[in-house]
Amino acid sequence: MPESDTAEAAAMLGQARRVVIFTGAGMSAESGVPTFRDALTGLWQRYDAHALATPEAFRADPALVWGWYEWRRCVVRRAEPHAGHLAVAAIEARAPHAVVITQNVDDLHERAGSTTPVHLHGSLFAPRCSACAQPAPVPEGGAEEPGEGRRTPPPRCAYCSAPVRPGVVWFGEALPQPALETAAEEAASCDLLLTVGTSGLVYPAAEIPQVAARLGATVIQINPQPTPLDAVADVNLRGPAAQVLPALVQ
Ligand code: BJW
Ligand code: ZN
Repeated sequence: MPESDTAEAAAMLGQARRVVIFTGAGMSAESGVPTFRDALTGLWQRYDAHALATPEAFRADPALVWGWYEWRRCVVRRAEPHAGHLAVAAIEARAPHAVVITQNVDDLHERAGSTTPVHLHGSLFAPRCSACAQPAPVPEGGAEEPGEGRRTPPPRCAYCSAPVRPGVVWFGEALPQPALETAAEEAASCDLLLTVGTSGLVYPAAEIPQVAARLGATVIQINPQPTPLDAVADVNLRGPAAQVLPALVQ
């Protein structure tokens, strides 16, 4: 990655008044949270998305799906935010207006000090009833760690006793309307969008950087690999989030 690109990106960021930081699974990779589509380590290399991340999968085998998300929550609880998460919080604090819009279901932005990141794909820490949608308690991370392949029957809703489901957005489900609206408005009104660690393959989230670019914002991408968003980015910084982001706020 040429140093001049980093310097150019840092200068653009320093001048921007309205900033969107749009993040995907690569943002958390260096904290030890696996991505979905990376060639060797992505979750979808080892697990079948249709059998785990769809409403049909939950109806067919709630214990398989709940157990898998218990394991995922446990991985995130053990993870810590890295220097890139801290740099994102610093950008947010420094810019006149900035917002983090994340596809991630972890809480690493919050733990690094970002204020109210917008979660487009929900959260591992917001289970709700599968029938009446009432929020349900997050199960304690007990002494016994949920193993990777362990089936666990979901708890029952305190109001209607239907199974509690993970509070994430599965394939074929609508994104939370307030989050999507905020993201679309911020993308349409920002003057700089920083996209970090996303393959840009999952819609409608992948439209967010495209909307910003179409309406004239500068787009800076941080990703070690090429993505379809290369085409809309003004600057492509090909490196890992934990290294590149801190260099932008030095
Ligand atoms: C690093 C790094 C480092 C590595 N530093 N970088 C238009 C066209 C085609 C299909 C569709 C379309 N519109 C809708 C669809 C269908 C579908 C979809 O998009 N499918 C495509 C995959 C083909 N979309 C949906 O179903 C969505 N819903 C919907 O459209 O509903 C319509 C509707 C309306 C009204 C009523 C009812 C329905 C919902 C999508 C939900 C996505 N859910 C998941 C799972 C969440 C729960 C969970 O965690 O289990 O969300 S899938 C998964 O992908 C997860 C992620 O948020 C999402 C995006 O992935 P992300 O973050 O980009 O990660 P990766 O792994 O793909 O990429 C990681 C990147 O990081 C890579 O580029 C690496 O190089 C990079 N990286 N290390 C920086 N250190
Ligand atoms: Zn209920």
